[in-house]
This record gives sequence, C-alpha cells and structure tokens, in this order.
Amino acid sequence: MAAPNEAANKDNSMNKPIRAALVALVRNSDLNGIRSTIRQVDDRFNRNYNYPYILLNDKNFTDEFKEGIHAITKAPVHFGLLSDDHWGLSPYVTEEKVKSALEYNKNRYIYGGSYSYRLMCRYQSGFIHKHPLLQDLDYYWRIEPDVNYFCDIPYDPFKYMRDNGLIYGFTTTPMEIQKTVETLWDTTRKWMMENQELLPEESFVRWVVNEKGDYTRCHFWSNFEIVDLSFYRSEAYESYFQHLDRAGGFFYERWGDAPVHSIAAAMLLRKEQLHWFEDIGYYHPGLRHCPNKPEMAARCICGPRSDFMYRSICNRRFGNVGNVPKNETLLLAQMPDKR
Ligand SMILES: Nc1nc2c(ncn2[C@@H]2O[C@H](COP(=O)(O)OP(=O)(O)OP(=O)(O)O)[C@@H](O)[C@H]2O)c(=O)[nH]1
Ligand SMILES: [Mg+2]
Repeated sequence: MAAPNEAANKDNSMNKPIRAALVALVRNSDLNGIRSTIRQVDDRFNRNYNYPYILLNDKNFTDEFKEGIHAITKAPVHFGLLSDDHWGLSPYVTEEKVKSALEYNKNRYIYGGSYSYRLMCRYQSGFIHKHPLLQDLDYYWRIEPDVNYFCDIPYDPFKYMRDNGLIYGFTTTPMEIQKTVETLWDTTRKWMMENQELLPEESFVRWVVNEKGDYTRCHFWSNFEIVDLSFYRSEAYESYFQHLDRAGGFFYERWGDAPVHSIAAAMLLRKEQLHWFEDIGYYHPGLRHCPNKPEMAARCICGPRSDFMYRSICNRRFGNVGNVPKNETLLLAQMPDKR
C-alpha cells in the first residue's frame, strides 16, 4: 500500500489540469474541411472541455481562414506558421535525385509524384512536436480536415491516457502500401543495431515484424492519434527520425508519418502503453471504424456494417502478439526484410 504522502501526491497528479490540445496541419484551402472536423470534435467531446485547437500552416493563414475557424468554435484557437528549417527538403538528399524519384513514382502509388506531400510527411514525422505552440503541451490529439467523429465521447481521452500510463492512442490500423516503404524496415533494422542502448528491455516490436523478420506494414493511421509528446521528444525517437532523414526515404520513396510513428511506437514502447480507442467511431476517406459493442454503439450515429477494424489483419495482430525482450528484438533486427 502507498504511504499516505505518496497517495496524496498521486491524487493530486490525477486531478491536475492536463496540458493538451487538438492539433492540425492545414492549408488555407482546407477551411471548410477543418471547420467540419472541429465542429464534430466540439459536438462529440470538446464542448465540455474547451481544449485549445492549434492550427499550423506552411503559409500565413488568411483572415478569412481565421474568422471562419473562430466562428465555428468557442474554444481557444492558436494559429501557427512553420519555420523554414522544419518545412523543406532534407539536407541529406539531392534535388536532382528527388526530382527523378518523383518522376519514377508518380504513377506507382497515390501522391507518388507529390513533393508537398513528402514535406508534409517529413514534417509530421520529425518536427510537428517541436513547434513552439506545442512546447508546453504534454499530449496532442491530431485532427485532420474532412474526417468524421461518429460517437459521443463522454469522458476525457487525454485524462484516460494519463491515468492509465498510455503513450499512444489510435483508432484504425491499416497496412501500408509496400511501394511507398520499400527500404523503411531495412533502414530501421540498421538503426536498431547501431543504437542498441536506446532500445527498451521489452517492446511491442512484433506488431511490425513477423517471426521471419519481415516488415508487416501494420501501422496506426496517424490522421488520428493521441500521443504523450514526451515520446516524440525522447532521445530514442529523435535519433530514429534523424537516421531515417539521413537515409532519404521521405523523398526518394514516400515514407509516411503513419508507418514512421508506428514503427517507433512498436519498437520503443510496450503493448500496455498503446491503446485502441475502440469506442471512438471515426472516418477518414478510405477507412471507417464504427464500434459494434452495444454499450459503445448506443452513443454512435454510424452502423457497424462496413466497419474496417473488425476485419483488419493488423488489428487482429495487435490483439495476438505480445511484448518481446530486447535480445529477441535484436535477433529480428539481424534478419533482412525479404519482401
Ligand atoms: N499547410 C499544409 N498542410 C498540408 C499540406 N499537405 C497536406 N497538409 C495537411 O496535412 C494533413 C495530411 O494531408 P492529407 O492530404 O490529408 O494526407 P492523407 O490523409 O494521407 O491523404 P488524403 O486525406 O487522402 O488526401 C492534412 O491535415 C492536410 O491538411 C501542405 O502542403 N501544407
Ligand atoms: Mg487526410
């Protein structure tokens, strides 16, 4: 049993206000889409809490944009501009090679030829948590334009994360398109071998690598994520991001922030620190999750018929695999990805 003082401290920290915000990277042209999202987040959850919204852009937000946002929510809103050293070409790649990679990939997969999409993925992987507007936050909840929140959320997910020692929360778990991440796992393996002291004693890495050493491409779809930001600020995460950036795959391939965040979470955290918000019904173009448990479904306006998560191979894998000790992780890291 905890000593009385410890118990009092614990109670105190449980009741302390949470430094958290809903954060989106958006363009001025996303005004309608992000208004729709904010309205739903307010209706479903935030009208009871008034967590601030932080909207970030690589260009100055227009007055029309700012007015449009203030008109839809009474929560505080902060508008931020990205700095040039965060939004741009990686210093480790050459323009010529990037140009030919975009040309080569333009018809191979969605956004294969898009330069700005790659800037966005690199930014969300390595820089968003360093924006000055996020520096005092303990948690962020990422939102995007044109998504739907189907269910009332009658509690505070940030508090739920904190009170349960959770680091990463998600709603959907798709499988990444192979061609966008051809060398991501081999690059990751290299980092693990070179930075063994940064690996935890136990991790959930088996979610992203199978027993043969092949990358499963399972990832948390990061257009929704609730994260304890100390994770992205950690030495291990930063070292991993720098290693990926040096390898050039954000530009030469199309490494997304979703597989990057997810590999990092699986490799550096334990299963108990990850949480599926099954009760948060969610839609982003392409995938839809609608809870089927009666007590959850009662709070939702969707039907579970075309739900993704109850058929998702990666969600099943999330349930089936457990933590592995570091020596096993290192054995897996020595196996080349044969796919
Ligand atoms: N400021 C800014 N935001 C961007 C840019 N590109 C994408 N974003 C934002 O980054 C987030 C992810 O971009 P999306 O285009 O939604 O990428 P996605 O979710 O992979 O794909 P779709 O939703 O299918 O287009 C969204 O919040 C976008 O508004 C950009 O060039 N500038
Ligand atoms: Mg999107």
